[in-house]
This record gives sequence, structure tokens and C-alpha cells, in this order.
Amino acid sequence: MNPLPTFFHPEQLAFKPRYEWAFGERIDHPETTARAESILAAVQADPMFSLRVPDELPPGAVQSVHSQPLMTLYHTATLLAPGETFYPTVFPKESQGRGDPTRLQHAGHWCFDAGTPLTHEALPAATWSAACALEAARILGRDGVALSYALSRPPGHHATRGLFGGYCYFNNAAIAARHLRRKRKRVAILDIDYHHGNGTQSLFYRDPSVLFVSIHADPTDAFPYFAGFPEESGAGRGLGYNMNLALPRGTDGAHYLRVLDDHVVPALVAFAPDALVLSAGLDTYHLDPVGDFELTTEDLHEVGRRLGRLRLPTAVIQEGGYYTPDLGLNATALLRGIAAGQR
Ligand code: OKP
Ligand code: ZN
Repeated sequence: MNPLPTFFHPEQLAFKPRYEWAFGERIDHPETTARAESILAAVQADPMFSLRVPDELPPGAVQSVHSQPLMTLYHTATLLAPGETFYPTVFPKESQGRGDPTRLQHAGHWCFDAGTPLTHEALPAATWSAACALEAARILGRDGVALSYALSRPPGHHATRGLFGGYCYFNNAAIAARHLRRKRKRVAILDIDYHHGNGTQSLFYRDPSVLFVSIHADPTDAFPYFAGFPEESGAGRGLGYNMNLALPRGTDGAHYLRVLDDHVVPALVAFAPDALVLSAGLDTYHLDPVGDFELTTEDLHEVGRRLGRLRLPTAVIQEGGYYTPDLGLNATALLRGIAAGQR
């Protein structure tokens, strides 16, 4: 069997968010370096994976997805002392155009939550995270590669063109999808993170050449709260090319797989894409401290098998997943499932 190309850069570990503000409480930040280390250990112990360092991200790749002031703000944050952390606390709702991205106090103009710190190391880590996603997309089709994995961290799916938030700085999956679009591929993005991928949705909302499907916790009572509702189905020429499946608290594997079979897989088949970008959050796991779904490792493997049976070139982009001890196990279970389904 072909080894599965897996992308990761050690500088992704230099970014260590220590805490976040969750409804006024200062809590330990769930998006730790231990997450990536858990997956790395599993991948390195498994001959199915071939671990590689991505090439540097060409500047055009970020520009294809994100605004110039957002980039400038991240550069401003690199001027923080190592170990220093900045949290936006003012989030302007009006006069959005008045912010100066060279002043950190203005950061809230480009941010939507208080869980996503700016530090000296955030930009390089997010850039390498995005580079992994781009490489995963680029390698599809080369030497018959039908499956690739970006060990992206920090995650990306909440980041919009001009806003960071939800632990996300660059939208890694969108950068992968834009690359495939430049190769004239019809692209489907499936987001299986526990949380709705509001950033990815917004980036392709008017685009009929990119189908976005997300299966997630009902945003009425789960982050991000403001997007991911089933009535959001695209706009303009993109109407009908956005699909949200919002599931209730406590959703178990049986229900999840049924929704996948009855709604997700048929939508993907009907769109007939040339490639699939999978935003692979593992926070649907029953032990996850952030999510409250009840999927087991075996369920995640089954999710993979069903997606593999689509027999589409597939770039898997790591998103969330916070139960560190089992992250490596779950990531490899999902990827093994996809590989098995593709056979
Ligand atoms: C990122 B990903 C309030 C608590 C919000 C944010 C969860 C972000 C999840 N500050 N927690 O989709 O796994
Ligand atoms: Zn998540």
C-alpha cells in the first residue's frame, strides 16, 4: 500500500497558548502542543504514514483567502515579547473600517472571540499549519496519491477572510481548496469537526464551484453560536452549495453515521466533485472535554470508511480534537478508515 503523505513542521510547536477567556472565566487553553505531539507519536509509530516537512508557504496562498489588514495584524503581533499574550477585548460592531492593524489594541476589529490569543509565535505557527494544508492539496494526484494528511495546528475552519477566532488564524482547509480550484477541480469541503466551520462557510458562500457541507453541534447552544444553522444554504450563484447539519447535544455514533449516510454522502455524490477536502476535527469523541458528542474510535473509523468509499482524491486537514491521550489513536483510526474505504 502507498504510504500516506503526512505534513507537519516543528515550528508549529513553538506556539503555546496558555489560557482563554470563556464567558469571563480564565481556563487552560485546550489547543495545546500536546495535541500535535499525540498525533505525531501515533503517525511516527505507524508505517502506513510517511511524515514530511512542508515547503514554505508562497505568499499568494494566504492572499487567496485572507485580507491584507489581517496579515498586517499578525505581523504586528510578532513584535510582542516571547511569552507575552494579547487578547482583544474591544470588538467593534460599527466603524469596522477605522481600525489600524499596526496597533494591537485595535485587534478586535479582526477578531470575533476571546479564545484566540495573539503572541510572538502565532504567525509562524499558523503559517506552517497552512503550509501543511497546501502541501496536502498539492500532492493529490501526484504518483497516484489519493489520500494525504495535514497535521495542521493551530486549526483553521473558524477563520474568515478578515477575522480570526475559535483558535483559528488562517483557514487551512480553504487554502487547500483554493489551490485545487486553481487546478480547475470541482471541490467539496466536508467539515466533521464538532463545531461549525463558519470561516470556511463564509469564504465559499457565494461560490457554486465549491460545495461546503458541515455536520456539527447545533449552534443554538454550541460555539460559534452565530453560524451553522440549517437554513444557511448559500447565496447568489452559490445558493444550494452550502449545507449545514446541526445535531443535538449527546449525539452518538449510530445517529451520526445515519445522518452521514442519509444526508452527507448523497450531497457529496450529487455534487460529483473531483476532490474532497476534509476538515477533520476529532472533538466529536465521547471523551472530548470541549465537545459533547458520544462517538467512539470505532465510529470515527466508520466515518472514514464511508468517506473513503466516495473514491475521491482526499486531503485531510486536522481541525479540533482536545482529548489529547486518544488524539493519535483517533486520527489514525479515521485515516485508516478512509484508506480502507478507498480500496
Ligand atoms: C475550535 B475548533 C468561549 C469558549 C469557546 C471555542 C471553541 C473553539 C473550537 N471563549 N470555545 O472548532 O475545534
Ligand atoms: Zn471543534
